[in-house]
Amino acid sequence: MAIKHIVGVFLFSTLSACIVNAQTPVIYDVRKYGANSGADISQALSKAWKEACESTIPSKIVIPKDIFILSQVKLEGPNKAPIELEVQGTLKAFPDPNQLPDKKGQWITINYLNYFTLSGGGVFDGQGQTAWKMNDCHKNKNCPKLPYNLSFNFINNSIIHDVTTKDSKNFHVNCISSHNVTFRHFTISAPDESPNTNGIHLGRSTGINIIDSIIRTGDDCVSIGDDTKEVHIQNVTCGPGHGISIGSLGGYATEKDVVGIYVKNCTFIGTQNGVRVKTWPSTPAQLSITNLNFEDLIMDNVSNPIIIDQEYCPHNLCKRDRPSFIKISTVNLKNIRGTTNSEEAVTLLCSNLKPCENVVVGDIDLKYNGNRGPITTKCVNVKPTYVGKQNPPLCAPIAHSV
Ligand SMILES: *[C@@H]1O[C@H](CO)[C@@H](O)[C@H](O)[C@H]1NC(C)=O
Ligand SMILES: *[C@@H]1O[C@H](CO)[C@@H](O)[C@H](O)[C@H]1NC(C)=O
Ligand SMILES: *[C@@H]1O[C@H](CO)[C@@H](O)[C@H](O)[C@H]1NC(C)=O
Ligand SMILES: *[C@@H]1O[C@H](CO)[C@@H](O)[C@H](O)[C@H]1NC(C)=O
Ligand SMILES: *[C@@H]1O[C@H](CO)[C@@H](O)[C@H](O)[C@H]1NC(C)=O
Ligand SMILES: CC(=O)N[C@H]1CO[C@H](CO)[C@@H](O)[C@@H]1O
Repeated sequence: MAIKHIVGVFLFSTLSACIVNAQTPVIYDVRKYGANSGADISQALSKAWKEACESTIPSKIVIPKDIFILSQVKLEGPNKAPIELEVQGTLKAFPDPNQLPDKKGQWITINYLNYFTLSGGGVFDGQGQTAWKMNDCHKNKNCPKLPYNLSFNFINNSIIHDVTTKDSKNFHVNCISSHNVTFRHFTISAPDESPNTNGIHLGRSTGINIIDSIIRTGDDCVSIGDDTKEVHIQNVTCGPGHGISIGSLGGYATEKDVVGIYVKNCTFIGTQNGVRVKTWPSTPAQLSITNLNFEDLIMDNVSNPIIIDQEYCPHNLCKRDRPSFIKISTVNLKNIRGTTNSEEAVTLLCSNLKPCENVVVGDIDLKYNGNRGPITTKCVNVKPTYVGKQNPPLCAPIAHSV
């Protein structure tokens, strides 16, 4: 049995070595397509990309270790064989978003691909400092639309690993209509005060994994939009920023369900929220949000470690005449510990029209590190089931003095 196993391993490794050899990718170095140090490489990259997409054997486009300008680029499929973009160097955006050739476009758009890999240890530097000053969207509905850093749309079976995106002008990464995509060793950094610089925004996607990553930003660490299923977020450190958020949802009548979100083994450092679900009141959307699993989370000086808010209405930009139509069910909150800097540590504020159902909480251990009174929790239209320890007691009935 043991010998058979060893032979098996030997055969397997020989075989996989052959496969790897057979699949050694063809290299497309952007320097061969006219990329020069310090200059705009958009055209060189587009040319190399086009040729690589035509390759019927795996291809790899290499951006070497150097500093380049990238004005704007759209890298699109279909690709005929697995395709990799290896960014070893630093790609800098123009500081002023008005310099984008296509002002309506994003900085880097990656569309319609199957078996795509983005790798290389390089940096996408959005140079957002100028653009952030132009962002007044919190008070102006017609604010100028700023570009995202990386926009992935319609990509399947793909891996984005060992790259950094910093100082995006708006959301760092947008991943829409994609299936089976893994972000790994992915670093995002932008300062606390940068507006709307969500780390990774997901929407209309299935099977997205965000693992072993660090996300420091001014807005949500990961935000999950409608029609998104099977998202696994594991070993991610968030902070600064607004934490991991499902929603906001309910803004549009056509929105579809969010199902199967797993946030495991993550750490939140100084974030506004830990895990959050937010839905607008008074909206026509009737979707449901179900099977949410928040487990093994560490909160370090977080304002709202756990929050379900079905009356989400920032800057009062909504009507409140009716409750949310969105149903939230099957929520598991397990082993969540650490410190909070607001006395109201846990808020489960569900819709009075569609109360939250099947909420299970266990092994909560949160300490309030301030001095505005005892730690509390707030629960509305929800009756959780308890397993394990509760500190503070979640949704404790108000103590009546006799
Ligand atoms: C990705 O997968 C979806 C769902 O299976 C499919 O509709 C789409 O055509 C695929 N896209 C690519 C680029 O392979
Ligand atoms: C998901 O994508 C990865 C990376 O390309 C691939 O290895 C894996 O086989 C895909 N999984 C499925 C179920 O297709
Ligand atoms: C968690 O992610 C960090 C950051 O990428 C990494 O250094 C660490 O090795 C990961 N931990 C595990 C257990 O994989
Ligand atoms: C979870 O995090 C702990 C501490 O950082 C680490 O030791 C453990 O390997 C992690 N587990 C997974 C599955 O990432
Ligand atoms: C905790 O967060 C509060 C509010 O964000 C901040 O003022 C304080 O300095 C933080 N404390 C530590 C120890 O980081
Ligand atoms: C997708 C996108 O374009 N986001 C930003 C990424 O970073 C650079 C710098 O901000 C910006 O130019 C991009 O707009």
